Amino acid sequence: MKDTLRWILLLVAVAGQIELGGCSNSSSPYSSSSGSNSGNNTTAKPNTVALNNMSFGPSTLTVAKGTTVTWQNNDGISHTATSDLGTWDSGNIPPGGSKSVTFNTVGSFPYHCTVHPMMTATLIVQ
Ligand SMILES: [Cu+2]
Repeated sequence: MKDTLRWILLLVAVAGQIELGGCSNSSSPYSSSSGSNSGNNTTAKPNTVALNNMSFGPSTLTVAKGTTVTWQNNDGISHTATSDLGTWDSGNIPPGGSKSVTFNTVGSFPYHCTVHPMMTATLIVQ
């Protein structure tokens, strides 16, 4: 009887921790990226920016001059990767699609999605 009670208390404690974990995860800006990294290796590709859950990943990508950068749209809706300064515009990238741009100019280039202007990121060319 005592053992049964101990197990119930343990289960309640574990369930409480899971719930707490879920709560703190949803408010943490890092939870979604670490979660997708573990199960999704598209973000690990070099010189590739993955579009997941309405955001660019990584949000800041540094590449060498002359590098071709690919934007891979893993979302179910279209996005763009459009330079804030008009330096380049990927145009519409459909769900599952990708677009590559080669960068031969050194600099820091903030960009955004024209469909969802709150989606922003920066490309640094060295
Ligand atoms: Cu978008």
